[in-house]
Amino acid sequence: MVNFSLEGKVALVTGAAYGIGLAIAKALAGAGAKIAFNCKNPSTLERGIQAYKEAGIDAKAYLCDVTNEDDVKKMVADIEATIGSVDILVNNAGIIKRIPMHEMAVDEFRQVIDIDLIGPFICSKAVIPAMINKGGGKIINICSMMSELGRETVSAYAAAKGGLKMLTRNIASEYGEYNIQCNGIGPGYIATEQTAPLRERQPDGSRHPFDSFIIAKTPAARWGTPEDLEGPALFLASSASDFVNGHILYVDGGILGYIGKQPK
Ligand code: NAP
Ligand code: GCO
Repeated sequence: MVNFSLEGKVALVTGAAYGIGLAIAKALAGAGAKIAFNCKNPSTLERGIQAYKEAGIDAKAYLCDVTNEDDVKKMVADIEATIGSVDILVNNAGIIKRIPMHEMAVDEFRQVIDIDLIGPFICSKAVIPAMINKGGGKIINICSMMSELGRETVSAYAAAKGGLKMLTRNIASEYGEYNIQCNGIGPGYIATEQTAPLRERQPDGSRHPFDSFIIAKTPAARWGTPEDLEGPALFLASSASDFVNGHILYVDGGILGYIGKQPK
């Protein structure tokens, strides 16, 4: 019998006050997991606490920057001391900076790498020892279309998400023998605050050119929603995926397999 239950499990979803992280956390809670989440801005934390309360989820909330190893260690230790050691880690926290590479400052490039790649390294390193002691665990890294494809102005983000794909495979390789499965989810273009600038209506009320471009590049002919990621996340967080390791599950409406609709 395939088991999608997360009863008795503890899940940490990073950057999950809103957006994709919140949707994934809700899905894991719906399957019985206890939830902890973090973000880096106090205002976001309050927003997240309210969102979980409205969803009837008793989530533990942490103000924690995923690039700060000491803070991450303290957060993981507090989770273990209060609700149990982390069984499921979703490395969701991330930023993007859309700047032509030749105009991008090194510090801007470094900030994206720090949060989107080094953050998942820090958080994974913090939870793996207890997962080994416990006999296993699940790590899910939120990758991207840019784990496979490039595009103008997102050099740092693509480098980070490409690296996150390989970090996923390396964690899977190094810790598979301890019954730790590490996989990735590669969302397509999802309607969240992060992509809002790409969907802004034009002054004449028409679609943003990039919005139209994505619709033409997506067989599903729509942007994804955070809710589209709930089922894939639950699959990779549950024992239903115990023999899936080092895999990037693309949830993209078919973008990666499609040449794109011919312009009319
Ligand atoms: P979002 O709406 O911008 O939310 C990002 C979240 O990450 C926020 O809660 C933010 O918290 C948190 N965060 C950022 N930097 C952090 C840090 N240093 N420490 C802790 N938390 C931090 O993004 P989203 O669209 O939901 O995307 C979530 C993840 O999916 C990201 O990794 C993104 O790259 C990836 N993704 C998104 C799409 C898409 O189309 N939307 C597609 C593929 C992949 P604060 O508000 O406190 O900064
Ligand atoms: C962009 C978008 C994308 C999405 C996502 C696609 O500017 O191209 O923000 O990068 O966020 O990563 O999978």
